[in-house]
Amino acid sequence: MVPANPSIPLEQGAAAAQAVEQYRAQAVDEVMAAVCERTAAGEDVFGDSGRDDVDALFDYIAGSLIAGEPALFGQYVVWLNELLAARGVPPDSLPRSVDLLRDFFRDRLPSAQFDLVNAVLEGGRRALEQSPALGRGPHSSIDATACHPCTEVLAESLIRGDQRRCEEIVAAATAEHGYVDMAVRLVQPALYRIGEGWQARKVSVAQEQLATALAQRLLVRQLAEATPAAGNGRRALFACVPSNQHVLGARIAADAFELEGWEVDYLGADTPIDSLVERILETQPELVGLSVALIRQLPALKEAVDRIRSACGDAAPRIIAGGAGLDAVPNLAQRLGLDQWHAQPRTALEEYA
Ligand code: B12
Repeated sequence: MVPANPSIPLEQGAAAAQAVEQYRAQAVDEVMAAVCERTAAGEDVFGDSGRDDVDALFDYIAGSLIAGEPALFGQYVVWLNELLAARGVPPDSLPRSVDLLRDFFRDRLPSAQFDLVNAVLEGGRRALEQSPALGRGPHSSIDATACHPCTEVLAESLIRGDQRRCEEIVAAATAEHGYVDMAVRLVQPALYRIGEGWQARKVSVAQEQLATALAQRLLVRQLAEATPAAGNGRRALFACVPSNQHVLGARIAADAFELEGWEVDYLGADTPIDSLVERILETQPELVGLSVALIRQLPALKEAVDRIRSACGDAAPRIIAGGAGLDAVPNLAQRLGLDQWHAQPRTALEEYA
């Protein structure tokens, strides 16, 4: 759970995010130079993707400023620290980089803006001090009590690419619990486990991709067997926000509504905002569900919501969003202009039944 925040007003947060963005390239250069020089390890102090990791910090600073939640940056750097530890990166490299960013911005931003950025960076520093290389990111929190007992076996079978075993497991779980609960209580946590394995470098990217592709196929097969309720004449649209490549969350949410008799458009990964708005104006869904997987995607979500509302005016659909971990952020939905944030499709269905 993310603690209540000192609250960064939305407009100031957005302006600070813009100000920080202007300095991105220069700040990344300075941090890389200083960290590499200090550790005498050359350009690859953070591993092969060192520059990208420092660069990505900017997306997460922006995400935290837009969400008004310094603790989100904290969650991210704790997650990153775990990843870097698994890559053998010296443990003080990340805290040092956050300090360097603080010094960089202290000299460049007006003091009111620096205070906001510093609150985010301090959130990161505090989180790193409290959980050195052991923290759990927002996506690692699997509620074991809510998981299907076959979660671990499914995760292992997905990584092995053992289609037959996977099919047996999901078919049995669907027969017992129905499609949506099978997806949420079995496939979802199995993929979360695989994500943790990737983070700890125990699962390769190829295995992660194989597992997701297989999971998609398993879901399609089970969905094809399910009997949807009679059409209820209601229309919904689901999509991933720009840059979100994680398709299964929105897919399962779309499936859940379809099974209840809704007519559903599912636009898939990385949906450009122009196309999203165009489709909404064309088909006028009653409900739009957007999916976000990473904190860095929050600014894109905010932009999508703003654009839909301004294009549709009074006729705007209800707009909801979902994605792991972020439901715990206080007032996030309200701040982003959403009607609601949903940790999983079932609660959304109950709300719009
Ligand atoms: C598979 C996967 C990928 C695949 C995705 C392929 C695909 N076709 O989908 C690929 C390889 C592309 C990928 C890429 C990346 N990934 Co990835 N990925 C995963 C993994 C293992 C599984 C994702 C998944 O399918 N989960 C299962 C679904 C069902 O769960 P869900 O998305 O949470 O959805 C549920 C709810 O959140 C909710 N929900 C979601 N959306 C919506 C929308 C609405 C409207 C509603 C109502 C509900 C709802 O309902 C769903 C069902 O209950 C996760 C692990 C994890 N914890 O999710 C990591 C994970 C999300 N990825 C991660 C990372 C870092 C990345 C990359 C940055 C790095 C990389 N691997 O290259 C890139 C970024 C790509 C991008 N720009 O989006 C991290 C994020 C860490 C963090 N703290 O931010 C994770 C958590 C892995 C980890 N433990 O470190 N990834």
